[in-house]
Amino acid sequence: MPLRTVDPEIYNVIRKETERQKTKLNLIASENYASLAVLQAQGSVMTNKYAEGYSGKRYYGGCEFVDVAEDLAIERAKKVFGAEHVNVQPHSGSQANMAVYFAMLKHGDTIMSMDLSHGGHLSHGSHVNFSGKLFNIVPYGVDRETKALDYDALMEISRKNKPKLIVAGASAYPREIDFKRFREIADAAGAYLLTDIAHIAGLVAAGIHSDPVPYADFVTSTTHKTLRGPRGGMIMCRSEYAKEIDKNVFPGIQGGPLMHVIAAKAVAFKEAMSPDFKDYQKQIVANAKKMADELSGFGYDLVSGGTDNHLMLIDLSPLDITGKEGEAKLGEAGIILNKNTIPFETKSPFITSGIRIGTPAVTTRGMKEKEMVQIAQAIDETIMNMDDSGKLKEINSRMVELCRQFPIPYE
Ligand code: DSN
Repeated sequence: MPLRTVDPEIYNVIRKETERQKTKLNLIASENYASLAVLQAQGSVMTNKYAEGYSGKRYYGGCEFVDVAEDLAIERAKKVFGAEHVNVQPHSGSQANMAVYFAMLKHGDTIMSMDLSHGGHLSHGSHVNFSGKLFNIVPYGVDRETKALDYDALMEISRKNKPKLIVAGASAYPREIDFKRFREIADAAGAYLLTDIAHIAGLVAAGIHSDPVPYADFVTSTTHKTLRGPRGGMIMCRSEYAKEIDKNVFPGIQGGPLMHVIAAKAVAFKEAMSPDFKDYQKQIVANAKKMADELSGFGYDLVSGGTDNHLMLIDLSPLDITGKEGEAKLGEAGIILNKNTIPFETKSPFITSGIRIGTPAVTTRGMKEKEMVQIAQAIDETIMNMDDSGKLKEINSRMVELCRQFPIPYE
């Protein structure tokens, strides 16, 4: 029996969510639209299979075909990123990070990582997350003036605090990260280097962001952001750490791997090898630069002055508007993004002073620089007319029309 008959409530939720994705403009920097092929693999009978263990060494019978899927995912990921060893089983980016910490650190060891409010991630040591509760966190941030990483300052922190592991990577940092420099900073403390490339994985795969693989001991990622695969995580590492990493994913922190997701990861890695994917990643960055230029032209205060990658942050505090208000009003105008803390934030993470804008999803829809000009204009008009509901309605109609011209890959 089809879903519509078995569970009309959930069927309707999915139908409405599909309509929302079709008609709203998505500027959430961490979201994307997976291809039909990825969705088909993820929504397949592979979800029925238990496969605890690794290919050829499972704790269940009947794994001959899921083994092929996992082997393909691993081999393709190795090719895409040039990694020596890959584990595709982490259910999420957080679990990928957790497995690395548990493999290499003891309770109370020191991790040096980017502060959440400066652009870091919860799993890099936030006090409300397992990482901040189990380990001693030495945070680093951006420079107060430039709002960019000051690698000399990081070197000082590393030398002084001698962390056991350094995390390089962020969820809201608009500038290119110099992984070679991070290697030197880690070496100064004799620390392991973990690079979390969840946000920029697609850019790295396409060779348009500096490559962490030659410098990092461990590279973790999600597979659903710029990489445009299914929701999930992965770990890459040097061969010498392979055993420890695999052991700490399973049986360390996870049970049965999600074989339907792993099959979909394999599809995404195949897609990432195509020339179209490289063009797509270049367009993401070109679109972000165009959007940043336009918004700067309107006088908005962009954190660090612009972007090198797929995202930017606007500091709304000079306009006396909170991130929360900005997110809500832009939502009314059909533009979906998220409030975000900015470096040296003075407001709570639920209010914030900023908004984060990303171009991966609109670029998947086929939008280019011309459309970025229209979107930047719509953002400005919304912010300048926040209390004019008629105006917001009119902008929303324009955004619906723009979305109609650039459909999502699969409905
Ligand atoms: N929460 C994600 C983001 O939006 O950046 C990162 O995991």
